[in-house]
Amino acid sequence: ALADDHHRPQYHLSPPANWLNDPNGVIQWNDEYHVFYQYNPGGPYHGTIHWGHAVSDDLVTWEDRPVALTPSPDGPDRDGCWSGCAVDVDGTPLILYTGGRGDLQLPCLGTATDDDLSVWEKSDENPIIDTLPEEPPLRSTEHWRAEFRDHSVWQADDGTWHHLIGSGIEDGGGTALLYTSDGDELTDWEYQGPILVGNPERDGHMWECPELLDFGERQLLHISNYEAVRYYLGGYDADDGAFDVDRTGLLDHGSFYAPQSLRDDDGRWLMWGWVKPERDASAQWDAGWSGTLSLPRLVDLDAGGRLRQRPAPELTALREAHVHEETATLTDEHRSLPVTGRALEMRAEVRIDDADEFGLVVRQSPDEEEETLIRYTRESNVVVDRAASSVDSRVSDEPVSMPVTPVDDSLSLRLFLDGSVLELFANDRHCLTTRIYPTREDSNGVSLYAAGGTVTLEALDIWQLGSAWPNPE
Ligand code: DQQ
Repeated sequence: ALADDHHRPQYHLSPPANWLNDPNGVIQWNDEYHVFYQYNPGGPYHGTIHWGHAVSDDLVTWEDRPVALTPSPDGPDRDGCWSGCAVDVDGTPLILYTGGRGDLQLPCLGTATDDDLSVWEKSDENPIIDTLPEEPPLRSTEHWRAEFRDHSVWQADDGTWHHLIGSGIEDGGGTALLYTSDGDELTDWEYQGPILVGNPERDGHMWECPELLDFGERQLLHISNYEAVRYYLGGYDADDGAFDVDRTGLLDHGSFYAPQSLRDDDGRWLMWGWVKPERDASAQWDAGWSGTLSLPRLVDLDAGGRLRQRPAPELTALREAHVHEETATLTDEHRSLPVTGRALEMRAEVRIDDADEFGLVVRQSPDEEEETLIRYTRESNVVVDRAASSVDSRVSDEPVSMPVTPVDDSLSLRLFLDGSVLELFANDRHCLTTRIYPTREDSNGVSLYAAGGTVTLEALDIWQLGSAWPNPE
């Protein structure tokens, strides 16, 4: 049963069962956070996609709501209601999403009919954009006449609405196409052109789920290119419809994909991503569910204008029993910690003195047959070593790694473990989200080690974490 499934997260937002992919239409509305998501109620596979829905008033505990958007048998979204955004137009919540029909991807609009955002009336004018831009020539595939999907909409300072759609240029790079509109109906859009075209070798041929976040002086554009989520930090010129890149990088080094963000009533940018499964289809069928959302991340810029990513501070409310270890020096040793569990937060401040590496070990069985190593190496890499994470051959055992930049020689590592989900934040900047699927009931130990010399552990805290679903039916 799902309730006994120790791979299922307890404090990450997941649907009651079946398939989830991208977060959609995230919006704060009447003091509640609404998160919709790509959902197949028919099973744990990407089939006919609906919008699932969950609501929270604190970003910590969630309530499931009925499916909010269903394909209309005769509509332009007949084969699926794909990714899109929600936008507050003068007190009316609207959604823009991609309808799939045959070999077409069709922009569609819906209007909320109630304050719970549970029923959306689809516009009679759908699809609201019915001709494809001629220039540049858009990428097509065996299945799709043109790649033309996913929506991000915001209002510029002069009142004009700006709208990005993900695409790619035939024989070229991925791109985000800009449309603008003067009217508040969001039905009439004028095509402006690409705001940016990526380098196809590095940035992919097709950009899904482009989104622009405004940080005042600077803007962040992120795109999902099938492999990873790349961000571009720079300046968006609303008059020219062009994005000038200062810096680029990856939002996450693991299986975090197609994120979407909202700006809440306090002006904070909060972001959720899809945490992809990393086991094969048969294992997903057996489990009866697949996919979860990441924790909400607070995304902003530091004083030096660099990107920061931190777990939303509200999440500290999940903390229960706590273990604190005093400052310690470890030399070539392995130490078990007086904690077990699969819903944990760990925080370590580490300095590698002359060691080769420092490691945290989670989901460790007493005989170490199963264990997952989070290795922080002298080369300033953090590697999640999954070689022994699971004895099940249907799950990925590839290592996942990210480069990190210690500050004053010290690295702050925050780790969230939740069933099969592992989310790492290093120095409030670098993120790595991945999956592990230990099979044994007793794979729940925690330990740490220093190898090849001495490590200074400046702080170590571990909390057991509670549940996002305090009142399950
Ligand atoms: N997922 C959606 C698309 C989007 C992709 C379909 C990204 O709209 O491009 O479920 O994961």
